Amino acid sequence: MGDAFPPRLQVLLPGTTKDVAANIDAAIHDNCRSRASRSLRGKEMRSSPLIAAVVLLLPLSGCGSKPPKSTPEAILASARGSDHSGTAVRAIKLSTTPRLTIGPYAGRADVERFIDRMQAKGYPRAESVSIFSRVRPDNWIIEYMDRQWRPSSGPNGAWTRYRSRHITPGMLAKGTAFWNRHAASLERASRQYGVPPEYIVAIIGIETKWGGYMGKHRIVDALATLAFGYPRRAAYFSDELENYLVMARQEGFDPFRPVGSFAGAMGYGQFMPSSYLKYAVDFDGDGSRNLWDREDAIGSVAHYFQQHGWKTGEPVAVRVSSASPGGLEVGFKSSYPAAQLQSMGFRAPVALPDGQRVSLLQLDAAGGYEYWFGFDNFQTITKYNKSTYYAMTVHQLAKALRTRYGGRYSTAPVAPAGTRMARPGAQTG
Ligand SMILES: [Ca+2]
Repeated sequence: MGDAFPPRLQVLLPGTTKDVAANIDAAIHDNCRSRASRSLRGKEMRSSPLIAAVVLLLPLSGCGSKPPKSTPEAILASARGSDHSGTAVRAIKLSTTPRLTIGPYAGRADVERFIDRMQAKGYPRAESVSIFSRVRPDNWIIEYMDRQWRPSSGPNGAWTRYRSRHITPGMLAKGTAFWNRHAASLERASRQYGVPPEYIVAIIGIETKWGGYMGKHRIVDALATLAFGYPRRAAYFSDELENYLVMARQEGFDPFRPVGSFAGAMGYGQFMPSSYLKYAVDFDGDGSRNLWDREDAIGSVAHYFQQHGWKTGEPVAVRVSSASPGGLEVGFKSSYPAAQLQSMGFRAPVALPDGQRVSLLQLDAAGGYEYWFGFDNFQTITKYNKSTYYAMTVHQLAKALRTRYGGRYSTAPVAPAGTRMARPGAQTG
């Protein structure tokens, strides 16, 4: 994964229940319906008949005929002991202040602190204890994260290998099929949010192979594993775990049901819980924001890009002639006047406007480094995954899909007034 592990978002949801309540509508209600049949089974149910019985009641209280109308007041009331949250909480309240005494996280001070923190925000302690008694850490995830983090020492052709895994004839065929099948939704999302369809298709392709693989890790296990077992990113994943549990409670679904990536990302677009809360949209109009629905995913990815500054009609990246960067920092975080880089020998094949700033991207290609200028839209793609290689792969897959799809769809939402640089022809690659 290039130069970084994938914190999909830096923007974290404000932590108050009020904010959360304001942001969610009836989201995973239909998830609840579609997955209800799979129900609760498996080895976690054998760990404690009492816990199993209690937890079994949770989804039943949340998966009724209508989504629950949770409000911050209702959640706080339930924390104080009213019966808003239903039978499950009442059953556990029979004991005194519940403590986490079973499961792999029993006796862990950091987990107790997290439970305290959730309680302070109105999340019932009994519910947290019930959940954490069943959460299972996954050591494979920690090992995988460590492997990803190790920087590779180039040049050794890492970019060429990375690219070849993601841009293949099979991927182009599948992406074109997805585009054909969802052309109307893609066109509507493109018009509404100003993001070309090929970038929406490319993101969903790279994230999940258009739904072919959306991950098999239980989200709650993955997030807890990283929140309590991976100190380097513990703060980020603790926040995501909080967002996830609040989301599950408010939307009335069993937090043990959804599965996704080892990092807790969900659905076709692999949204983290915070992205779900802030950027998911109900694009098919059925009343819920469902990350496992293709149409909702298409709208949500486009909305995400729009909210992260996509500039309609502007280029993404352009390959420049190679030169020596000297001691300059390279990568998507760098920013220089294009004129300065051009004077060093990084020549763009097109004229760039005066004052244009770009990032200098260095790709470790077989046969030598490639250099590119990245524009603002390249930055937007990195908001999805903070990696130069990731964003460049999205860009190149998008371009290849556009070429393959040909003129069957006319992109080009009208560029808004004030567009600084309408030069889509400047893109290469
Ligand atoms: Ca929907």
